[in-house]
Amino acid sequence: MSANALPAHYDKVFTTPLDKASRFSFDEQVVACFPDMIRRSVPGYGQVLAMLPIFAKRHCQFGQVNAAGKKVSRIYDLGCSLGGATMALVGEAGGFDIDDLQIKAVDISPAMTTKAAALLKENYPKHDIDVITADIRDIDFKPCDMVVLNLTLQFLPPADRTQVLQALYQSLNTGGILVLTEKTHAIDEQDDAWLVERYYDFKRANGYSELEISGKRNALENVLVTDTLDEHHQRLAQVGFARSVTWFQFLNFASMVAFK
Ligand code: GEK
Repeated sequence: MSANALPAHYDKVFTTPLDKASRFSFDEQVVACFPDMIRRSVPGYGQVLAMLPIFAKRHCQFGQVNAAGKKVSRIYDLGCSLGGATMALVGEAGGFDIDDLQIKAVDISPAMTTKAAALLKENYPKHDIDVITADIRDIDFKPCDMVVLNLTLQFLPPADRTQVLQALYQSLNTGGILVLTEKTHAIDEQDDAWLVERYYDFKRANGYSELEISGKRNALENVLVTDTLDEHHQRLAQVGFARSVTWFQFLNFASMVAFK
């Protein structure tokens, strides 16, 4: 099928050769096809989202108070894109009441937050959800019960990652959790090569061409910088988390939960 014949929401970003210097960015073109892109590019994306309300149910302690004086649990969805994690949290699976959670959904891309705000308002008009356009490195985090960093930390320069995690550790209440999902790399070169190759097979199986796979790989170079799982757990320990566990892994993608 030619790219032109595909539906409008289908990810066609890398169907034509790009200037070698083009860097991946979360612009209007990416926003338009984002749900399709992330579903076809991130192994286990749906499974990770589905577990968020289950984790929230266990760890939200209603330690914050909303504007109406009701006890709520504040949750940060950082690098929220179109609000997939937020929607999973407030959706029916969680079983929360409409005013139980206060969600702060943050993204640096105005194209993302504009669309996220519209989608969230349309689907969850009565929930306490604030969509904020900001760099997560600049936020003064308020006390919270849960933080979701779903595929976001990997886009920060490595030197800035500890400082953000430190701020999040400070803002979490005791008993709270940070869910950190990342693309990772393996220490062993052969293991890593196998995981990466099977990841490209996963993308091929989801309809991406060789041109799209190599185009996106080039565009993400130095934009998405991966750590190993060990580096993640060490950094989490370094900022104060007494315990962290890898609860999900699918090829070179993994999700961890850190406990305060
Ligand atoms: C999901 N969590 O659907 N501050 C705020 N946002 C940032 C920053 C920053 N410094 N850097 C990048 N972003 C989502 C998916 S996507 C993952 C997250 C992906 C934002 C960026 O604009 C983008 O929307 C998001 O992080 C990463 O569960 O596309 O691979």
